[in-house]
Amino acid sequence: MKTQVAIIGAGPSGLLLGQLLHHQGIDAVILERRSADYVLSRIRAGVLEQGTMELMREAKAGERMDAEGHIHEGVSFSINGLQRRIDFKKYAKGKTVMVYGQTEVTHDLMSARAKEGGVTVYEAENVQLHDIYTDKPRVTFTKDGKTVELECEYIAGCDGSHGVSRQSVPKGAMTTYERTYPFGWLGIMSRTPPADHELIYANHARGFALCSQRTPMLSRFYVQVPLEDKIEDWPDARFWDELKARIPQHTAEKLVTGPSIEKSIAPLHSSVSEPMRYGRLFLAGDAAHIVPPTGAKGLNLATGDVSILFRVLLKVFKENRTDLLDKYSELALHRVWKAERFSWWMTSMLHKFSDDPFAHRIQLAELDYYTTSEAGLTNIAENYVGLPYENVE
Ligand code: FAS
Ligand code: PHB
Repeated sequence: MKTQVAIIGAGPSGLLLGQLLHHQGIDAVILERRSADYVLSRIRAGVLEQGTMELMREAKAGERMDAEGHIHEGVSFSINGLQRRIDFKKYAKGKTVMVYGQTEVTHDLMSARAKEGGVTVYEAENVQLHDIYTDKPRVTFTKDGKTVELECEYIAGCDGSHGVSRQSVPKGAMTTYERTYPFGWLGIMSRTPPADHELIYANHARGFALCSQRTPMLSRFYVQVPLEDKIEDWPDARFWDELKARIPQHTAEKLVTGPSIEKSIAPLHSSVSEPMRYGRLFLAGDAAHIVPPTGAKGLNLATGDVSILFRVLLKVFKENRTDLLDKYSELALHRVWKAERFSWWMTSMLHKFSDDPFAHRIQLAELDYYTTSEAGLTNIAENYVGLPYENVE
């Protein structure tokens, strides 16, 4: 097999890159170790930045998103029960976000790729990267018991934080900066109406809570839990009681509860691995960095990396601008670190780290300043809707 770009991973990063390249006549083959159904079964992000929306449209996969996604012009913080709204229209130069699940994004990209004949090999086993520091990199994998070799010019490592791309980087070539948080998020999905018309992030003495949503009759809620908690410790009744205790009273009183149709506990991490380029291997998305979901940045950082990598590869193939290959990592990391900071700040401000009353009062004071001053409101709004993409020129 031969292609111009071998893409490892059919998550949002890999699928979006494949579509963008395809529409510029650049051939790519995606190798995914799981089945398409398995990839679609994962419930993850729910908020798209404006840049992500625009990339989906550029990839000609944005039609259902535009028809079914919900534009949100603000978000609320609840500070010990006091609700304050951050107005994106006023403080983020009119930019907005869209509530549209990552599952739907992945579905739309998969459908577009299948319709246009893009090659995605699902259940590709034992993917291995070879000769990444030469001008003839290769990928081998096993499909239906047969070993296949894929010759390519470049490899995009879009295979997440546990993927083979990271493991193919020579020892000592990668530096990883990380932080683990001393709590997790217990999340449920329920076929009930959202708690409010916009998302509510709650800082409460009992711990963090988030009221999110997917559609007018499908909602997503989270509460901070100790890392040692298990799903079985949290029957639905206990979850709803704890959520109501942490969100504003007027919201809790009108909250419609119902049986959970999905329930999971996820740990929270921050991590960045540098650089994001190793010879002909380019890392994008979770393969290079992880953010705690508090800032709704994970998926949106992945699409931001893809935007840069796509524009670099486009200029390489169309204008022979191989000089830009050296720029990818620097350009991507500029935006990655700023989103890491925002995600760390949101996590630090909104979660209970200890029973230290001074620490909680400092959080409340910082949140009070950021949700009442022009500077603070602008800071939150600009970062939440997504900072501009770096120019590739
Ligand atoms: P992905 O991990 O999505 O995709 C990588 C793909 O590569 C997978 O399909 C995997 O099967 C495949 N792969 C792995 N190893 C391979 C190999 N060796 N060979 C071939 N294929 C391989 N982000 C938010 O913005 N908001 C959230 O609320 C949120 N919640 C999350 C909850 C959880 C439990 C997790 C794990 C993440 C969450 N995220 C959230 C972050 C998440 O959305 C990621 O940022 C996003 O999936 C990144 O997309 P990709 O980079 O494509 O990586
Ligand atoms: C979600 O809807 O799953 C969601 C929304 C915003 C976040 C995290 C998760 O910050």
